[in-house]
Amino acid sequence: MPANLTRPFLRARERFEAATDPHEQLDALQEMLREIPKHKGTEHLQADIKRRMKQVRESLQSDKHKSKSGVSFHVDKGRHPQVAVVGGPNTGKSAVVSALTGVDVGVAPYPYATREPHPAIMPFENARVQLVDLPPVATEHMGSWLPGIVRAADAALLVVDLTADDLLEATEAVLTRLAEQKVFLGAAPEERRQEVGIAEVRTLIVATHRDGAAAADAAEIFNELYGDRFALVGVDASRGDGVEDLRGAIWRLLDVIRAVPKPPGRPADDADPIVLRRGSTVLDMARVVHRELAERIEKARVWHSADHADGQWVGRDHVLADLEVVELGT
Ligand SMILES: Nc1nc2c(ncn2[C@@H]2O[C@H](COP(=O)(O)OP(=O)(O)OP(=O)(O)O)[C@@H](O)[C@H]2O)c(=O)[nH]1
Ligand SMILES: [Mg+2]
Repeated sequence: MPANLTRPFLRARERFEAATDPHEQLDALQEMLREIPKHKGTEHLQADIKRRMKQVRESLQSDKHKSKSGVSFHVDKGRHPQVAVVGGPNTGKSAVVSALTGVDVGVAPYPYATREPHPAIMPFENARVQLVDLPPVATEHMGSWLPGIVRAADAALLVVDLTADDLLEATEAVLTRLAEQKVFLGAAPEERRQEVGIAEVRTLIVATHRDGAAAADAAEIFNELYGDRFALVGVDASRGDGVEDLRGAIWRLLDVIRAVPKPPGRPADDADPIVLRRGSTVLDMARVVHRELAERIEKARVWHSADHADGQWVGRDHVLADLEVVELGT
């Protein structure tokens, strides 16, 4: 049965589709429900609107990061390092995340396809990293919650399309919009470093379409402009070329180590290492495993590889090496 949707309803639906803030979404959904012609032909649509309202309300309630202006989309950090994936519209962010994680986060041949953060786990050897695919950032467009996610992340990927006509403008727009919120990809400029609330997020540039026409020339110009601020890795995210190099580069960017936990009397669990910042100690590891344990911990036995016969006792300030096997003791 034709639904005969009215103009006010269609306008409200457009507003909902353009909204990135959940409060705005809820408001537009309420308007849609008010404006929808109430007859049998729209029953399904009415139910769908109510279902979406419920989802948005739930996401607002579960969101722990409330701000004065409203509530941001929240991504749980979990215990893996987290990398925010930012860039201009249609640059290949979702394609990069999909290629690295094997999760289909929604690649589309048109801009503004990604509307909300999509976390997905990227394996690296025996460890895991959480990538967060984000909606695009442009001069006229940025979710108010988005800088908060980048600020909280351990690192960021700035995705650029080497074949785009607006390569430089699109990249500058991302850097500028984030900087307006005091979130700096790479280092903040010297004159702003003393400001309160500044976040500097270590960042790698991921250049997609690396085999496209004129991509090599664009990469050269790009490197001249940004080469001293960021390392650049070229990929073809559709074909998967360069993706393994990128995986290693992301791991190195994070500058982390893996501590392999060994429960007393049991073998080491190399399949599930604890990822810690480089320079972390036995005490730092204990804090991740269990807060109470951290209060009591005095020493640990360490092995430098899983098959080493005897453990060596070390104090809680012992700095851990990558892949060191650790049995926490008290
Ligand atoms: N040939 C080629 N195509 C690519 C590459 N990266 C992305 N694409 C294509 O470019 C289009 C956009 O890719 P997405 O990953 O959806 O772009 P996005 O940055 O997530 O876009 P928004 O979420 O809308 O901001 C899709 O059609 C992809 O298949 C690449 O390296 N090479
Ligand atoms: Mg996307």
